Amino acid sequence: MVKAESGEGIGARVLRKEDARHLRGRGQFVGDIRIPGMLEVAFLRSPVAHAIIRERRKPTGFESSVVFNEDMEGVSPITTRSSIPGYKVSDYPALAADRVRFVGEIVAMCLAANRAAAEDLCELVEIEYDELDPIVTCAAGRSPGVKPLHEEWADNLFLRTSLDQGIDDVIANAPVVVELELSTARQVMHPMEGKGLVAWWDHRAGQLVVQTSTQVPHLIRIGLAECLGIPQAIIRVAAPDVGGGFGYKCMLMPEEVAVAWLAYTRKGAFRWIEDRREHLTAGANARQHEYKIKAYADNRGRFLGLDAEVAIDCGAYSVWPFSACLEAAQAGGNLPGPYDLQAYRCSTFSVATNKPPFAPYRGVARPGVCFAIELTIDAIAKAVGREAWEVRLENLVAASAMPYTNITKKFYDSGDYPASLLQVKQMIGFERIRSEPRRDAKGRYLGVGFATYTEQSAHGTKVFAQWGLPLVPGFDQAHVKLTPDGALEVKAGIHTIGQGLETTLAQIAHEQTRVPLKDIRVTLGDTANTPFSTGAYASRGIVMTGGAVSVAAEIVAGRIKSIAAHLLQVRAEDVSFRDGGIFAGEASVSYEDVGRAWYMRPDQLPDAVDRGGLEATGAYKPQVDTGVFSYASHAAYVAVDAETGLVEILDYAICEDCGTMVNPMIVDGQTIGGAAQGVGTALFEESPYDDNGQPLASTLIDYLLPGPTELPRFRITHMETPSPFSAHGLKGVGEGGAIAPAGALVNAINDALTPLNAAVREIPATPERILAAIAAAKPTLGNVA
Ligand code: MCN
Ligand code: SMO
Repeated sequence: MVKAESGEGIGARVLRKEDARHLRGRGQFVGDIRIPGMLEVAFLRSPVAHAIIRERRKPTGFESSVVFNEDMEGVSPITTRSSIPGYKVSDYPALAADRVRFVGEIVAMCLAANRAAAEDLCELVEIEYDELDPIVTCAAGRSPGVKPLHEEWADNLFLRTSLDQGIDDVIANAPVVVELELSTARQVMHPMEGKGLVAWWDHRAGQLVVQTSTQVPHLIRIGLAECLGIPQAIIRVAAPDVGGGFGYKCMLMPEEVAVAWLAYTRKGAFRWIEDRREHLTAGANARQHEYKIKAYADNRGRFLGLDAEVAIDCGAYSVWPFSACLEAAQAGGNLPGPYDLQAYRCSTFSVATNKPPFAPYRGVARPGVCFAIELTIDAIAKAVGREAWEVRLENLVAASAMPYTNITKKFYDSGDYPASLLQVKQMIGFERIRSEPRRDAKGRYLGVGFATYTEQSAHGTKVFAQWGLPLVPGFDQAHVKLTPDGALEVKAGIHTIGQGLETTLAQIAHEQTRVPLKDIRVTLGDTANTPFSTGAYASRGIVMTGGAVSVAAEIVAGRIKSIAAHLLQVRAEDVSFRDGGIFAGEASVSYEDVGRAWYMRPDQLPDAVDRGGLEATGAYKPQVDTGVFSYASHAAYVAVDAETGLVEILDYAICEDCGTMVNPMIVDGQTIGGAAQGVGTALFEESPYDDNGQPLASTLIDYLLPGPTELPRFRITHMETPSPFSAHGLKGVGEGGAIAPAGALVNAINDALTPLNAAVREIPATPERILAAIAAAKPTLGNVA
């Protein structure tokens, strides 16, 4: 394990700087911001899934307090282009124009002194709809002759892709063939704090100021400028404290365009805060995939080929800038997972449906593809009569093969995937479990399941360019400055959304400069005073911005040393950082001495001292544009009650490797938080729609989030294989925890159900689905149970 030499740098388990305010309730979220004269906004949303708007009327006397699409003259819809051939553009207006395409789409914006009054005003607005047939399933959306959701489209797909890496020979000759149909439910992301923003006109700066709960402030400025048709220079986007994002807050939202437009055109202050019902029914969704898989293997279970079709229920519009097709791109590219696969064919269908649009959500497609490939491995193991872990081991990319370019051109930079699997096998006590009875004292069936994945993190320029997206990340930047009193300021355009960058970026700055952590202040996410970053998504923060901080801090450290050397009258090479000061032998100066000398007494410095000053901007991207690959294995041990369908997670083991860890405590927290969301995906969370396109889960009574009583105590061990291709060997970890639980848990459930010959193929694996799987298996059962 990489040790922090000073106890505060890379590798140190220090407490999070941001927690001092959060634990005291002193955070500053959108809900805490008050601007004099500020009005609150409520949105009137469509109660129907698909309709032409025939007429709309404002209540008399409230003409200027109610806004319709036609009032927002000159504002462009949110439009996400992609250069991928065949991709279709959907115009997504902030306020619906002549049509609505999902329940929850905004049809009017109402303003009042407080939210309750604004909601009352919504009730007085009259909208007449001519309802159209909704498209509610992938099957319906793909059926021949279906009327496309966007009238000008030739069919109803945002995109269809196909990739064929030569599988025909395999199909003809493979001794073992396994076929599976799998599906994952539609999910809502549920950060603790919903979306929200305050926008106002700053008369002194001559700027539209937008304080929005976002992961990507610099992107939101670009997006707002495009939609509003105004220069970026008159927009300032800053993110206050953000209470979780998970991908939900990395896109430009219609509400942001609408509220920013209000502030810009009316030169006043306006706020909207999403409530939980809006989040559940109208906020962007994620995860809903359908898989048809044919896997080919030899008699030992060694993969010979994989033939897959993935359909994604993308909702009605493409989000900006990641589009409705990011999910398909990630699914097709990541389905082979950590396995050595030589023949692969995959088609993806990004289907438009009358549901809220699809956005990235922690793991982006990989929780789905991991579930799919991991169930496939277990099915192969069953077919060849071996233990699933053995078949995994047979197929995992070996450490000796690293770096390894896989069949979809992913460059696995480093690591030992088989070792992580063997580690969790040991942790979960596999041999003991197999030596014990398959049922516990209560008669419940016991099972153990595994899943291994790779987490592409900090993927950059080439990857996003390949996806044809309008916005391709390049270098991230950070600014580091020693202040006159010897403290350090770090500024970066990325944002911290709960994942801890305020602390870990400070640790990296400390690593280079040795300025005590308490004297390092990190400012993030404000276009007015931080350098450009595309933001916090794709588990890129620590690699990209961390790298940029490292570059800038190294430059500043060099200049600190040269000024200190002058003050100490030695050569710069003879100066070193130690114990919070700068030493040459036993003589020392403080950081404050250096700061004071440069800023306040330059008359005492010779011209030879580095003129660059005590601040620098660093720019960074790793040596590989395809990102650096973290990975992990998860093992779950479960008990399944065949009478009630209830699952209890008895034990859960994780062995993860994200390269050099900056803060192992934060890495643990990230892994636990992600895995908790993964348990939700596996067992609980689902946002179903009825045949009319009505959302059926509109409260947290209907939409089940796992709480402490449903979650196991995740036991985590780490491996630490530094990436050869990134600064300090860092790899990202923010999404990983969420990727594997569905695969590991459902494999464990199916292992438990083996004596009943039953297998679950849909998640969440609710009691109902488990009982249905058992019932479906009964006819072939005989009296095995
Ligand atoms: N870290 C570390 N050592 C490493 C890798 C990461 O100490 N080798 C730390 C980082 O310093 C950072 C955290 O772990 O504090 C996550 O870093 P990283 O993987 O770089 O991810 P990002 O900073 O880019 O954050 C975004 C990522 C994503 S994409 C989602 S989704 C997600 C996640 O982080 N959303 C989160 N974790 C979240 N955690 C919380 N609490 N809230 C969210 O919304
Ligand atoms: S879903 Mo994370 O914001 O890439």
